[in-house]
Amino acid sequence: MEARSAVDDAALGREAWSVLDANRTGSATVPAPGLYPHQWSWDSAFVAIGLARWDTRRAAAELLSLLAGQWRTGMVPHIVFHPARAEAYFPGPSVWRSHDHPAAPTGVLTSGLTQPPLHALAVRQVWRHAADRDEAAALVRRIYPMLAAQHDYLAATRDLGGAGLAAIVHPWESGMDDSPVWDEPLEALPAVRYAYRREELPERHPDSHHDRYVWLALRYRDSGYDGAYLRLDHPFAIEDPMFNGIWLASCQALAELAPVAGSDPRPHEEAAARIRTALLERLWSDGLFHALDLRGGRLIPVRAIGGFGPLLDPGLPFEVAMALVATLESARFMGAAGYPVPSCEIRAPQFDRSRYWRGPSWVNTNWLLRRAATVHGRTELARQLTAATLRLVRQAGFRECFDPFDGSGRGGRDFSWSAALTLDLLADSAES
Ligand code: 2M8
Repeated sequence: MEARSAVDDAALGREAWSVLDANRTGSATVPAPGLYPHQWSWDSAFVAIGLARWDTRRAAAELLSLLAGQWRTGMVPHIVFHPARAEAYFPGPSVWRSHDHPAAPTGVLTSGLTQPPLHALAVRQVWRHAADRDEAAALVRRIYPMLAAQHDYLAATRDLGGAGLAAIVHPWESGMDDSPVWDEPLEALPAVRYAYRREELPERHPDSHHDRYVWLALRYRDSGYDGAYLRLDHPFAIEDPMFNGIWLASCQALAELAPVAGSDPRPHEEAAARIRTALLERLWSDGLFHALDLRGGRLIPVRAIGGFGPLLDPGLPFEVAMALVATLESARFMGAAGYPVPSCEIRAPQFDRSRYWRGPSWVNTNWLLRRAATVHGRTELARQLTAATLRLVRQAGFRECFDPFDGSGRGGRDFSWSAALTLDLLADSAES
């Protein structure tokens, strides 16, 4: 592996800051230079989480820049485009055509899909850590209505199964696009060939897969990004445990923020309870949460990292939380990986140590699981996740993801969430 000489904590922190500075364009941070030249939704939430302890204003600017792209429906888009680089990434604004949609913001170009709603959790991190309490309270008052609208959108438009969970309508919405969880529902879609250019990377899925992504996105766009179309016709609708686990955790964060904004926390507490019940009734099976394919009418059997998402909920029943931890620590996931946490069960036939979301370990999911372990009092597991993640970036740099066996870096370099969350993990390991 491409080992670097040992980097001490202070040097690692400085390197993380220089990656974040280099990837900053105006008030937003792009995920990686070249590869992802725009602002991505959950990437920015992770960046804000990493900044929260150190720079309240910059964390706030990051989130507000993303929320400038929020649609009047409440939908927070998965990409806010950088106008000067409009077509530097496919699919760009000319594919999404947000400017033609009456609910899209004017003067900002965005995609038409969303991503895991991590933003309230990010704002709560900023709120909890901010030194200037008045400034933080002003931020919460400003941003709370936007977050509430985001959650209302999910409840009103994305509860396609009618049981209180939000459905994703495209693999891009999961943030774990290439995960084998989507293989079967994608294979049921027509194989139309499109002409486009995208950067070839060995980590990426083949064009045959990507064509289906494009087909799905165009179908949704051509419906006018219509909610009724999603309910009745759209061929891809999945209740994903990571998306919903994050939503639940963000409902709990909103409940904490609501009084600061002069609002009632109860609707958010009730929403969290509803999501918890639906997760347990619909997605829990055999020691892990599974994605539910609403169109195929069944749980997708693949065991993947997303199945641990509901562990973010401190209110998860004890026996469920402990069963999840057992699965996480077993040879299916951490137990057989040198560098946790593989994004897919190691024993699964679809496991691939080097392809995006089909096996590699990621800093963002390690951070989420470290947090989940903490809220369930599993401090040794949390410490292990922190140490292993810091070892990865120390050895291989702030790569997009990492080989779970030898820790070598994969995908993009100077990746923003890897750098930002390192700042948070460093602070945490210094405290423990
Ligand atoms: C990856 O997703 C984009 C599409 O949104 C892509 O594959 O081009 C994912 O890893 C996603 O989680 C991430 O937000 C995005 C930017 O880092 O890249």
